[in-house]
Amino acid sequence: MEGRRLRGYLGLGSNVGDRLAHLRQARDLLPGHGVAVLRASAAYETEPQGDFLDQPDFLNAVLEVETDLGPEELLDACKVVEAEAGRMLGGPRHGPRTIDVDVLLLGDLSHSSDRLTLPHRDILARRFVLDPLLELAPEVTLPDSTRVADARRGVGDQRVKRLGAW
Ligand code: PH2
Ligand code: MG
Ligand code: MG
Repeated sequence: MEGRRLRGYLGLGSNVGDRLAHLRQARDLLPGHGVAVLRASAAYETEPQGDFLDQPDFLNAVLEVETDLGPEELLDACKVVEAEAGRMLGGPRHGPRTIDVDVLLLGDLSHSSDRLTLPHRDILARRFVLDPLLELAPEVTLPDSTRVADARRGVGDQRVKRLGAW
């Protein structure tokens, strides 16, 4: 199903192998799957968050995209791109990954299924998402009108280093 054309934000992450190459591969593969890439944040080197802290630092970035795909189709496209960029399935939840492509926001949609929750539930709690997202969209709000920038002060203790364009 194709819906109206919407702008969205995707989170990229890698902490295995040539991390920057994986981010670039994902960025470059998305347009072949119906996802136009409008802008990219800088890459950030970030300390692991979540259930699995003893793993290498990640490189993270956020892409601003535009697509006619609906939310589940956009997730499918992200999964295909992950596979094409060399992601192996399996491993622990929150564990090391060659490439992770997460749907953060798609227009003003709220969506909930067993595969996908929009907005992504980690946006407000993770500096590795907030910093690159706010770099692209300082005034962005969630569908319930929460200002994303207001969450920034709560995550200052999470280590991130802005590396620049990629
Ligand atoms: N992704 C996770 C778990 N923890 N930590 C950082 N810094 N960056 C990530 O992309 C990340 C994480 C699960 O997808
Ligand atoms: Mg993720
Ligand atoms: Mg993911």
